Amino acid sequence: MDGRDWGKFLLPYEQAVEELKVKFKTLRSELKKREEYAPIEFVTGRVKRISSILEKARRLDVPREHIERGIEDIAGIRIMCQFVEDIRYVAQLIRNRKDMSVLYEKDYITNFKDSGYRSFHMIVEYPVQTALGQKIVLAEIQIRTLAMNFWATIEHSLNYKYRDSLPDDVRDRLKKAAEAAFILDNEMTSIRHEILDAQRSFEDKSKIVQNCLSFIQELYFYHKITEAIHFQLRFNELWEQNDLPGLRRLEEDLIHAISTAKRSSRSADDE
Ligand code: 0O2
Ligand code: 0O2
Repeated sequence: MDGRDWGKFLLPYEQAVEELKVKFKTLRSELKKREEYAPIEFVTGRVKRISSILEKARRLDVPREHIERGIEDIAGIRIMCQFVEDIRYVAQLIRNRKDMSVLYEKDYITNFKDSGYRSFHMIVEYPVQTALGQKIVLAEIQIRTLAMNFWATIEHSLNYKYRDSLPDDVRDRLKKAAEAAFILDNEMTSIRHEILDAQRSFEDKSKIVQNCLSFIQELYFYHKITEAIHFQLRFNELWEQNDLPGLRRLEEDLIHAISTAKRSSRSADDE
């Protein structure tokens, strides 16, 4: 394959990565809205570089004409989660999807690699609609916690620098660092409920604040100026005091004031 052929060969993979990134980012915001908690922290994706594809093909002894099936991570998606439990949940959501099908899975969390690497991998078949018709491409989805990702990113760059000759002492220290990341994940799991409660109450508060401010603006729209000013002052005071139950009551009072304002504006229109 010359340069131009590679460009064409990679097109469906580029499309697959772009589409999959959008789909998983959308899944993230949907879950955040539905469950007030996002098991997905962030999503990245990339198409493997040609040099890395060629290197991997040589290492795995894959002939050029079998690269499509032989190299499974030309299209790569990474999903980062807060907690180890989230990884199982996200994996199940992927298994249930109708727009891709799981070919097989590799659980490097239960069976972590000698290097210390931990992640959950899923190889999926993903159909892309191209100008020439449908093409099914393979994609690798790596699901990991933030701690696993921190370790893997740094280890990956060190391996890149040293190639296969990573000094033994660095290798040992990396293994110890992987254990530390494992302990960190376990610690985070053990205080998961507290963390989730805190995140939910933060989400709760920001939603209430947003509602209160937009309701106050709506009162101006109905020309209820004095009322709006009065609510704004009450809001300022509660905000200063960080009084969440007070803000909640203010939100209810605002809902009531707006429905009254709407009713009086409707009856004024009728007259
Ligand atoms: P490499 O691995 O060095 O050859 P966006 O703004 O959403 O379009 P984002 O989130 O800023 O994109 O980041 P992007 O471009 O998706 O990914 C940035 C880097 O993350 C890549 O750099 C990869 O190193 C790594 N990466 C992201 N997803 C994957 C994945 O699924 N598999 C692997 N192996 N690496 C990933 P490079 O230089 O493009 O690639
Ligand atoms: P890149 O640069 O990340 O794209 P292999 O084990 O490589 O012979 P296989 O079966 O494809 O062949 O590999 P595996 O181990 O199931 O998963 C491949 C990808 O997982 C790697 O891609 C890495 O992204 C990640 N990975 C696997 N082991 C390690 C590890 O020890 N450290 C880090 N940091 N990442 C790992 P590539 O192809 O290495 O390239």
